Amino acid sequence: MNRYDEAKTMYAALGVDTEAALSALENVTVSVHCWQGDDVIGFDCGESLSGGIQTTGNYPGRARTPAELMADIDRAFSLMPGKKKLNLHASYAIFAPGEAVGRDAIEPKHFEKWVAFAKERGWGIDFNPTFFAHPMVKDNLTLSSPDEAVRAYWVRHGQACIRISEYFAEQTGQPCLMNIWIPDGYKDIPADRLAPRARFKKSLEEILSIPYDKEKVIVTLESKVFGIGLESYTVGSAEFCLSFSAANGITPLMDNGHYHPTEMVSDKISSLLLFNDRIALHLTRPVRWDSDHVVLFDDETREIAKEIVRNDALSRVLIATDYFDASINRISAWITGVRSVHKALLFALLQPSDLKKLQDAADFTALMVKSEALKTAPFGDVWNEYLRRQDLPEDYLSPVLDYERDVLSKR
Ligand code: RNT
Ligand code: ZN
Repeated sequence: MNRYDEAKTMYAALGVDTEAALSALENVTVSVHCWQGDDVIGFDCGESLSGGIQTTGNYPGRARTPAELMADIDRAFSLMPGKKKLNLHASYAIFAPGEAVGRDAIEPKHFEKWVAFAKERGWGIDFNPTFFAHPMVKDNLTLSSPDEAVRAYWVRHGQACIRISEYFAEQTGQPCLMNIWIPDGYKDIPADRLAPRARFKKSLEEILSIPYDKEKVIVTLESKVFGIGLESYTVGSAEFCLSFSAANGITPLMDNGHYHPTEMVSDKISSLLLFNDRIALHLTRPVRWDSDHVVLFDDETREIAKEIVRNDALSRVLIATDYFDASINRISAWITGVRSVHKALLFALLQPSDLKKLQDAADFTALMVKSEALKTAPFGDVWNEYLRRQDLPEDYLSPVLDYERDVLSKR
C-alpha cells in the first residue's frame, strides 16, 4: 500500500473522506499578488515604498522591469498548486517609452500587456488602485485630504481603476475584484477625527458613482488599525470600512495583519458571513505589527481556513495573498506563502464534520482530544498526493535555486 492509500484509510477511520477534500481543494482559486516579486515598487513612478507599509531586506534579484516580473511570476506560479488569479496594483501600469501618465489618467491600454499575459495562462485578474508611494500623496493623505486638488486627483484615480477593472473582467471572462486601501492617517493625536473620515466617505461615494457592471467588478474595501509613521489615527478603520461597505453594497476585505495582535481574523469571518453574500481576505503573517511576513502553515492560517471550510463558504470568501519579504529569495517566499494557504485549506477540508456536534453536546473533553489527534494524522501524505496529482514536485527549493543561479543572480 502506498502512503496516500494508507492515509486515506486512516482518515476514513476518523470520518474524513480524503478524495472529497482533494477535489474540493482543486476548485479553490487563490488570487496571488504580483508585488512579492519587486518589493511593492511597480513601474509607474519609481518612488520608494511609503504609506506606512515597508519591505525589509535586500536579497539580490528583485524584478526591475515588466519582462523580469512576468518571468518571475511564471517561475513562481508554476510551482504553486491550484487555480490562480493574478492580483495587480495600478502602479504596475506599463507605459510606452517616454509616455508619462498620471495615476488619475491611466487607461486600459496601459495594462494590455498584463491582459495578454494572463489570458495566455487562463488566469483572471484582480486589481488595486495604488494610493501610496506617489508625489500626489500629501501629508500622508489621499482620499481624505483637506486639499481639494489632492482629494480629487485620487478620486479620479479610483474611477480610472474601476474602468480598468471592468476591462480586465471583459477581457478575461472572469469578474475582477477591485480592492481599495488607503494609507491615510496621522502620526500623532489628531484634533479632528471626523472630518477626514467624512471626506473619505465622500470620495468613495464619488468613485463608486461612475457607472460600472457590478457583476464584472467586485469592489472591496480594506480597513487597517495603524501604519508605521501613522500610529495614532487611521482614517479607514475597521468600523469605518465595515459600515461603509454595508451601507453601499460593496464587499468588506479583512487583512489579517490589520488588527491588534490579539484580535483574530479567524474569529471575525463568521460574523461577516452572516451579513454579506461575499467577503474578501488578504492573507499575510503579521509579526508584532503588520510586517507582511510570508504566510506559513501556522495556527492562525489554519484557523482562518477552518472557518471558511466548516461554514461552507469556499465560494463566498475571496482569498488573496498579501506579503512581501525582500530578505530571502523572493520566488521561494512567493511559493511558500501560496503553498501554505493551500495546505491550511487542505488541513481544514480534512476535519471531520462531527466536531460541531461535540460542541453542541458540550463534550469539550472529546472535542479537545479529537482536535489534537487530527494534528498528527498523516496530513503530509495527503498533501503530497495533492501535489502529485497536479504534477508538482514536493521540493521547490531545487528549481528555485536553479532559477536564482541562472536568472536572478545575473540581474
Ligand atoms: C497595506 C495593505 C495593502 C497593501 C497592498 C500592497 O497595509 O495590506 O493591501 O499591502 O495593497
Ligand atoms: Zn492587505
